[in-house]
Amino acid sequence: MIRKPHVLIGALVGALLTAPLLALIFIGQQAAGLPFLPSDFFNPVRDLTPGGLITTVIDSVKSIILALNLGRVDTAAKNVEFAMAIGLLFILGIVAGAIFFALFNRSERPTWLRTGVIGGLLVGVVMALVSLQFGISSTVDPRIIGGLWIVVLFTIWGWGHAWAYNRLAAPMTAATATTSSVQSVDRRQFLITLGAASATLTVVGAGLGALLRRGETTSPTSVALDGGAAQSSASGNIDVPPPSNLDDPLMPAPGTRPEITPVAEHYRIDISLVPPSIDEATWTLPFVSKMSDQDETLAEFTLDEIKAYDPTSAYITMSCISNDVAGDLISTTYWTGVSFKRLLEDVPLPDNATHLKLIGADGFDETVALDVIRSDERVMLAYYWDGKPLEQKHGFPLRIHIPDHYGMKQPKWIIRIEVLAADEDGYWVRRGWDKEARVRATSVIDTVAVNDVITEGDQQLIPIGGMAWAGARGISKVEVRVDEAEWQEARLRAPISDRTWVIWRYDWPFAEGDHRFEVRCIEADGTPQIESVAGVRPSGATGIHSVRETIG
Ligand SMILES: Nc1nc2c(c(=O)[nH]1)N[C@H]1C(S)=C(S)[C@@H](COP(=O)(O)O)O[C@H]1N2
Ligand SMILES: [Mo]
Repeated sequence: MIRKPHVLIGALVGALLTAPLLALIFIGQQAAGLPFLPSDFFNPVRDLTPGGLITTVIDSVKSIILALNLGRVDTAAKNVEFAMAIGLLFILGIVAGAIFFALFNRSERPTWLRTGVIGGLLVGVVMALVSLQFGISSTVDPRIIGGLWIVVLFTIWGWGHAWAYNRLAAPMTAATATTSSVQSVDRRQFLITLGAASATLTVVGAGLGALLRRGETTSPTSVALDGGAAQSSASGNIDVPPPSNLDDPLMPAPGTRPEITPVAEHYRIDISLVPPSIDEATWTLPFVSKMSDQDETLAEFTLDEIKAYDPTSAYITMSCISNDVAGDLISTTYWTGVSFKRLLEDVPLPDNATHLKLIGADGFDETVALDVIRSDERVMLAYYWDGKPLEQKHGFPLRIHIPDHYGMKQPKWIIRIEVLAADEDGYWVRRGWDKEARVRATSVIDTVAVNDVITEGDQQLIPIGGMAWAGARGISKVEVRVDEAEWQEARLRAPISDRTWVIWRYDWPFAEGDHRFEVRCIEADGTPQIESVAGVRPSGATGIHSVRETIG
C-alpha cells in the first residue's frame, strides 16, 4: 500500500528539478556556446503574444528599474527580458512537475520510470526543435549538437521526476508503516534534502556560468578628444582619423558627455538576449527577388567582396526611438562600410523594384525604399565601428546606416536582402511604431558645472553644457534659459560630421539659490525643436529637457 503524493508536491519537485536544469543550460551557453534555451524559447513566445503585451510589460518593469536609478536603460531592459525568459521556463517546469505526478498517480510503479524518461525526452525534443528553429544563441557547429544537449538534459530531468516520485511514494516499510505521520516526516526530509541539493546546484551553476561568461572582445575606442594622430591598427582594421573639430576652440563644459562614445559604452538595443553569432567564412549577402513566383537570387556578395569596394566612413550619432528626452540610448562612433548606392549598381534589379527588405539573423526586418538609397550616397552597409569589425552585439558582420532615422529602421546582422515591388512594414512598425521613424530634434543638458566656476573680467560664470541633435538635418542654434527668464544663445562646437550631435556650452553669470535650467535647439533650416511633451511611442520623445540645481 502506498500513499500517492499530491500533484502540488509534483509542482514543487518540478521547481526543484527545473532550477538546476536552467543553471546547467546557462553554464553550457557560457562555457561552450551551447544554445541558451530561455532566450530561444522566449523570442517566438513574445512574438506570439498579442499587441506587444510582453514588450509593454518589459517596458514597464524597465521604467521601474530606472525610476529606482538602477542603471542604464539598455542593460535594464536586457536584464528584465533575461529574468522573464528564465521565469517563463521555470513556470513551465513547475507545471510539468505537476503533470508528471498526475501521470504517475494514475499508473503502476513499473511504468513510472518509463513515463518520466519518455516524458522528459518528448519535452526535450520539442525544446530542441524550438531552439533549432528559432534560436540564435548557439555557436556550436553542427547545430544539432546543441539540440542533443537539450534533449539529454531534459531526459535526465524527466527521469528525475520519476526518481523523486518513487522516493516519495515509497511503500510503507516496517519502519514507516506504523503511522502515516512517520511517512510524512520522511517525505518532508526528502523534500528538504532535494531542495537543498537543488539550491546548491543552481547557485553554484549560475555562479560558475557567470564566471565563465565568455567576455566579448570589446575594443577600447582608439580616438579621444585630445586624440592626436590616428592610431595604427592591427590587420583587417583601418585607421580612425581624429575628429575634424579637434581644433575647435570651444571646449565642452566639464561634465559634458564624451563627444565620441567608446564602443564599449555604445548603447545596445535589439530583440535578442544572446546576439546572433555569425561565421564570417560562411556568411554571404544574397539579394533575392520576391517579384516573381519563384525566388531568384540576383546577386550574392561575400564580406571580402563588400570590403573590396571603396570604403566610406563617417562619425555618426545613432539613437533608439525608445530614447527618452535626455536618455542614454544615443551614441556616436565612427562607421565604415560601402555606400549602398554604389553596391546596388552591381545588383541587376528588375525595373519595377521599389523596396529592399533587410533581414537580420535574429528574425528582425525592415524595408528601405530604393529611392532613399539612390538619392543619398551616405546610406551605408557598414562593417566597421571605430575602425574594427562590428562587435557581435552591434551587428557583425554587416548592418545598415540610414541618415536621419532612428535605429529601428536599421537592421544589424543582415543575412539576406529581398527585392520587392512594394513597401512592407518592418518589425517595429508592425508593432505600432512610427513607419517613417525620422529622428526628432533633441537637446540635453549634461552638466551644470557648479564646481568649475570660471572668472571672466569681474564676472563669475558657471559652465553649462550638453548636446543637441537633429539627425542629418543639422543644428543652427541652441538656447538655454534659467528660471524661465529670457532664452540665451549657447555657443556651439563644430559637429564632427553632418550626422553627429553638436556639443554646446553656455557660461552662466550665476546667482546663488535653487534654479531650473532648460535647453532647446533649432534645426539648420530654422525649424525649432518640438517643445510639447510626448513619450517615446510611437514616434520618438519630444519636449524640453530641464534640470534643477542648487548653487551656493
Ligand atoms: N537585426 C536587428 N537589427 C536591429 C535591431 C534588432 O533588434 N535586430 N534593433 C534596432 C534598434 S531598435 C536599434 S535602436 C539599433 C541599435 O543598434 P545598437 O544596438 O548597435 O546600438 O539596432 C537596430 N537594428
Ligand atoms: Mo531602437
